[in-house]
Amino acid sequence: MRAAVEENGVAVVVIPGEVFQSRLSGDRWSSRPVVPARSVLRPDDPTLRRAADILNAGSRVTILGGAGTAGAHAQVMALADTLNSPIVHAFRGKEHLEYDNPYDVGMTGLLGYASGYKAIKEADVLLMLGTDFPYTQFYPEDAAIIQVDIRGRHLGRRTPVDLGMVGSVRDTIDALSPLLKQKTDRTHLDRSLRHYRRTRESLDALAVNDRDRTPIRPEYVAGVVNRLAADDAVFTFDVGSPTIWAARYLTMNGRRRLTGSFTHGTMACALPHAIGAQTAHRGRQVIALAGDGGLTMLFGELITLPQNDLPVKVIVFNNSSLNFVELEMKAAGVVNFGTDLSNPDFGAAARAMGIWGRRVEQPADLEPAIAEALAHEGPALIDVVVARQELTIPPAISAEQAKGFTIYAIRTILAGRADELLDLVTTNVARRILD
Ligand SMILES: Cc1ncc(C[n+]2csc(CCOP(=O)(O)OP(=O)(O)O)c2C)c(N)n1
Ligand SMILES: [Mg+2]
Repeated sequence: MRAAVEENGVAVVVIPGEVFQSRLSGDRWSSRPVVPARSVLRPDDPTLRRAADILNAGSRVTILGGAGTAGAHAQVMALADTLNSPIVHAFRGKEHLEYDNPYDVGMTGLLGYASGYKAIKEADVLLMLGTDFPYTQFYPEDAAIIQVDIRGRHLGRRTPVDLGMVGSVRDTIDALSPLLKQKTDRTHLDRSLRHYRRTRESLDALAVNDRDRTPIRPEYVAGVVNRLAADDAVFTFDVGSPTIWAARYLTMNGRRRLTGSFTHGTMACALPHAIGAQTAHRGRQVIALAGDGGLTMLFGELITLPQNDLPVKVIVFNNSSLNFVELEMKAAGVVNFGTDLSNPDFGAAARAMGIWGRRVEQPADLEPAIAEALAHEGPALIDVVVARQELTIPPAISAEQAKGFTIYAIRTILAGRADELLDLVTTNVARRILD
């Protein structure tokens, strides 16, 4: 149990049954808990000085933040203010950094979007705060890189770094800040913010009811869930395209939580994660964004909801396919095979298990159904028939461009050559598309 707490990770504690039947004599038992005192964890002064020298010399500093920024929101904002830095987040940093953040330029990576990617690409100094962001091709080539992490073994593991510092994000920034000069040039920040605003607008333009057309847009589903969910909701999401919708359309506020299979990337995690969250927080709204493939992989687990009296709300993005791997297969030049799913009516299946259940096929029915499900006292499931994605990056393109561009885009994004793709997106093709 100590190791589980110390490592802050997944743990299984196995207790042989007979242990519960044995008695421990009173004099061998101590109930004094081990309560760690709070420590200050930061690099030494000469190291901080070196970091400050690099940051003070930079003219385009970008911050990349991950889950290690938890509890350091105020520090990171103050730092960005001093350095005039855009803040990019890795997915696990989203819930800790995205809210109340005038420096936010979105997410980078395979599932991220152009503004996050560009803010890093154009930086001359990249400051990594509590992130183990894995995709090497999204790191800058020429920038100086400083990395802060509490786990020394993670320094330099994803990209070569000029300075690796062991420390908590909060304590390190507290100690570093007095050594930094306030920057006056906002060019890099303002350009990144402008780009993000445009990116955000084009993403948001997709999260609408598209003239009552069917199948429903998955972006719209995520947008409505986001709008109607409680202020302190816990969201979980399946690996697959629900991951993308969660990244793009769930708004964090410091009270909401967002949890997923960030490290392992396993399918079917939304429901079991939601069961865990709801078991720990009985009174909180817990919403699972599930794929149809993910849900059916652990379908029997739905019975746990009525069984354990867990009022989890499950939203199924039912695209009758393993949609995300279809994209990966296309990227590899493989003709799709074996990715179709033949699904039951999940709403009816849920009802058969004693769960409030409904199937939604018409856009107009979506919002009332979600509102009703969220207001329902017990567990609820909505089976939303959504469009299959052709492309998980924006936007629609004209017919003659579509074929080549789509294939090229998926190939480059998923083969990790996003630089080429995003450059393409920012040049004439994209401009034609966006106009
Ligand atoms: C256990 C497991 N098996 C396979 C994969 C590879 N994989 C990633 S996403 C995906 C498809 C997910 O399908 P679904 O849940 O329906 O979501 P969709 O992408 O269709 O929205 C697969 C097979 C995985 N990540 N984990
Ligand atoms: Mg699917």
